[in-house]
Amino acid sequence: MSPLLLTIGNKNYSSWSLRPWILLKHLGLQFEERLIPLDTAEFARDIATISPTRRVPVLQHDGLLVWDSLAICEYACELAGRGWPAARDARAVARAVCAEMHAGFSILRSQWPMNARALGRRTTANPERAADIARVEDIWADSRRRFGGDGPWLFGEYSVADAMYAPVVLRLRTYGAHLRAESVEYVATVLADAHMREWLAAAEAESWSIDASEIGR
Ligand SMILES: N[C@@H](CCC(=O)N[C@@H](CS)C(=O)NCC(=O)O)C(=O)O
Repeated sequence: MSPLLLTIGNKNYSSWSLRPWILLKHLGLQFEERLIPLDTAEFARDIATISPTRRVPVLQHDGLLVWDSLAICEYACELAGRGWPAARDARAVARAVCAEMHAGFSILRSQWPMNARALGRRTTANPERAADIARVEDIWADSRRRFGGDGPWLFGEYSVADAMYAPVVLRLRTYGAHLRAESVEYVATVLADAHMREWLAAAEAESWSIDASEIGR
């Protein structure tokens, strides 16, 4: 297969980049990675030459450009021949929860930006954010109960849904969300994952800091 090139932002801050990156790893697809630090002159200059939206992540493969995290995940599944649940009903629900994450949870995302290496951050309570978190927990519980089977992931085996919810796990960890026991178990699974550990170690080693994403005390 011709080489895949995934362009991403900082591992500490780029939540959208984490999704396809971790999925490609789980699917065992080899790819080259190019990191362009967000919020820098270098980013503004370089991303303009790659992406029509001037955003990351972007996948380049065989003359094709894919410029959206969920679309990259879909493309990766087609290349690998797996990545979505095998059963039609599970696959339909997985697609729905991925679409919901892709288009929603704006309060949670804006109030608790991904800051992968930060721990122990605290912010004031907010009912809209609490509702977003409750919905995430409902999605996890429902997916696990109905489709988790014997596997540790949302739909049993690792799928696009786990990749799409990986950044939110880091947000919940950073800001110390109080979660239900079954959510705590899923969060532990995500954080123990070798590919997530690799991402977190790289985020830890980055020197860039973005004030707007350094929220909480
Ligand atoms: N819908 C896009 C959103 C991508 C996105 O917003 N990426 C952020 C980084 S996490 C970005 O590139 N921001 C750069 C900017 O706004 O200048 C996707 O899913 O890939």
